[in-house]
Amino acid sequence: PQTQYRDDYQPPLYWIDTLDLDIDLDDSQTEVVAISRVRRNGDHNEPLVLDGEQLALLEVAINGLASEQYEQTDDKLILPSVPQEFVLTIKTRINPAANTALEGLYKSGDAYCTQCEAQGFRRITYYLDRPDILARFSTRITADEQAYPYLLSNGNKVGQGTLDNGRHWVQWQDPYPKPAYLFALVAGDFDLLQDSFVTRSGRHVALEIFVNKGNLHRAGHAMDSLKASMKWDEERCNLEYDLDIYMIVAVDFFNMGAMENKGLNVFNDKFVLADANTATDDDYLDIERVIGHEYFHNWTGNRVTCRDWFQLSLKEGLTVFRDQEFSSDLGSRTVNRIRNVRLIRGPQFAEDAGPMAHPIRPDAVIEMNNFYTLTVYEKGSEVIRMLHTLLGERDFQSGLSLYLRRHDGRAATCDDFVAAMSEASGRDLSRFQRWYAQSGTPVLTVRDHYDAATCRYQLQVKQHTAPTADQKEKLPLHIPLSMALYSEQGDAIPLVCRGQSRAEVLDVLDAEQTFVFEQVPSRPVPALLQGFSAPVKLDYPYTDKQLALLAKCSGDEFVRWDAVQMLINQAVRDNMAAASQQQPLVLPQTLVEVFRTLLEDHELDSALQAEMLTLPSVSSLVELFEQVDIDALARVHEHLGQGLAKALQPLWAKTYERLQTPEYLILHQDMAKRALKNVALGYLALAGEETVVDRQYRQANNMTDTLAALDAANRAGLASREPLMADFEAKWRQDGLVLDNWFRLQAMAPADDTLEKVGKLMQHPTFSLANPNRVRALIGAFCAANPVQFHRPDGTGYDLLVSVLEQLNSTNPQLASRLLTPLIQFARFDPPRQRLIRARLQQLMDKPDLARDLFEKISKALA
Ligand code: BAL
Ligand code: ZN
Repeated sequence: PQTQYRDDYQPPLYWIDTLDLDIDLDDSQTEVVAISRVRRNGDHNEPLVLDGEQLALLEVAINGLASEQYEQTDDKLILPSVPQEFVLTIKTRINPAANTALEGLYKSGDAYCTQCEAQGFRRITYYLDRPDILARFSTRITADEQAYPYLLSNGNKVGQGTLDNGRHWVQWQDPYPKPAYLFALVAGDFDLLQDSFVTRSGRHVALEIFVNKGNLHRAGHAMDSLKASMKWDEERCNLEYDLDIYMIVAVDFFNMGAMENKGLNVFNDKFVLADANTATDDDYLDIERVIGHEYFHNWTGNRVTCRDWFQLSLKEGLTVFRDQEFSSDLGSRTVNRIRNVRLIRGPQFAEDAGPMAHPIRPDAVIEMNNFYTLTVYEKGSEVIRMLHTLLGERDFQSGLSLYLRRHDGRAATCDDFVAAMSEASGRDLSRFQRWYAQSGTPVLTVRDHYDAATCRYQLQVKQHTAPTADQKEKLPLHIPLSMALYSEQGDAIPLVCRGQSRAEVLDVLDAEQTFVFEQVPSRPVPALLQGFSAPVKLDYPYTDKQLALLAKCSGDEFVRWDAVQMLINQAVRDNMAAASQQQPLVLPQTLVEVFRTLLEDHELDSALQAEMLTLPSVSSLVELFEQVDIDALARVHEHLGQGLAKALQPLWAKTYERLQTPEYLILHQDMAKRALKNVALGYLALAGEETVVDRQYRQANNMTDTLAALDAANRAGLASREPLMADFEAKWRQDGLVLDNWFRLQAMAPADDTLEKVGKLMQHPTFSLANPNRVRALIGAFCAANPVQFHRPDGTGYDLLVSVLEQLNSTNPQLASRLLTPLIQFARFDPPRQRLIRARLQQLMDKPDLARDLFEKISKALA
């Protein structure tokens, strides 16, 4: 497989101005006629080289005349000599029913749908399948009328009719030029939820959500979320919708979460369907977030798109930032921040330290699907957030609108975005731009000195980024370091520099810098990296006492949460040696007291309390160590959990009883109560209080409480686990989306026979390797969220994953490649496990038909 390099970008040799598609749907013999207006770009005699995969070519015509003057390779159609401007007609045949890769045109159940990002359009017709080719699309779809009453594509419906053979057709026209990756087609029989939205300037927009038959009652929250997104983008970013119709279709076979096709989003049904009986509070929040994300792409991605795929973070980092802000404005800002930071500090830091490390704007790619990563998305969003922190809301919004105005209707680069931000704010962002080019996680080492005689407090800040798999040399970055100072009594100390009060964000630009604060009356406790102001690791020698103070007194809620995290991390580190040697473990009293104070604080938002009182997962704690003894880590985790459960048992019980919400309402304050109540339930389960768990399961009137009870029984290994799990399965076995929760819990069970159970569950009638949601729920959760059982020292956990990957390699390589991640991040594990993993990876590498998705990751892991 070939590597593509960002530096090799060349403008296209030809433009395509319009594309008229005529698609005659049939399960195995769909015919596609693509008529495009092609125009040579500049003065040259180069051939026209079109992309195409798995297409049967039926006909090529130039200006209406059939032509034999072409060559075909596996993935190209080459027309050696073409006129300056001409009409190109290409007729192809494709087989949607055989398309298990879920890229291009495929069948999801009985419906047809498409997924074209990044390079799926080339599985529909031969085309210049690159994002800097923007054409006006019209699409005519023909299909059997009874089986496929709805025929949908991008833009506005401009015609329809019936044919005399039981078939009908619909014609769509999209007025906005777009790259092929934003093309979509859906055909099927659905239930339809309709609503409308009037934009600020008075445009009436029809809103339509299509769901599988029988699911209409589960589409309301998605519709509410869509309207909220449209309003939010107008109010916060001054951006309005630009078509007369916005459609969302929920399908059950989908590799990604959702897709922002112009005017016709296709969604994984997981991010559309919700009602109290089937969805949890977190599902409701996820739906709101993902509906928002895809809607926000209409400007950041669709109106202004990416010049090439190396620029993916231009639209994804920015749109994740926008969806995070949306969720934060609608719900709890701190809780959203905490959840995002958990994702960065856990799996994103792991990615940046592993063999697939890459900058948010990658330099070299074999398979683009491998770069829809936490780095491009989540770290990309952190980079945008740092810009927001540096510029402030007003200048950030000016920069965003300058960027959108300047590049509207065209393809842009990350450099274009930073240039607009710099121009709008007058800030020099040249060093900041290194965040786009450099991979790895910087470590910020902070040391301090207080001089009581002069009342001066000095912070010495060093930054260092260790070499990563892809880059040996690292340069200093522009890091916004937000900080505050507290007295030992917990009062904020004003920041004064050179006689002036100063802002709390320090610009760290160099490898080593010193900041001096004056008029500091006593030795302060610094709150560093407030709000996680940069995606870095912080090294400051906090004492437990200082952390307890910050947890209690900081004016920044994020700092309070973070202080508790650091206390927990310290407790974990302190116990590891003893755990490795099977020695007795300790539970730090400071931690118990901090938890007690938190539990007694009824003023604090319950959702925030829930986050503060939740122990980090074992998988995320792995990041604390260069080399980890995973079994010892799990023992420490269990010890801390049980210790806190027992030490504070009466308080957990009181909290649990205090927070009952008899009626189920999707309100933020009720979700907050349920979150804390269910954290308390988890600890009560660890303390052995089986009846409480059992009662909650039996009496629950919503899925949040049902699953919280199951989860508590599962984690604590209660005797009631088996009957409760059996009850849930009997109730929900017909509903794959709901049963995914059960598959996930089965996979995450700490019990020693989990691996065998997971193997058996692959035969469950509701499980299917063809459905990505099922695979991620069972296999994905086992490998990524149950590190102890996955990393069993006998290597059988690895065998299970490898056998799944061997099957998915040929059917759905994109899904296979996502599942592979925990296997390639082996550097922190012990040498015997590393040897076992390497042998399994080599076994995959030796497969003659290894997909390039897997090849790219495995070859890097074995390098
Ligand atoms: N563009 C792929 C799906 C998403 O990020 O919205
Ligand atoms: Zn996106």
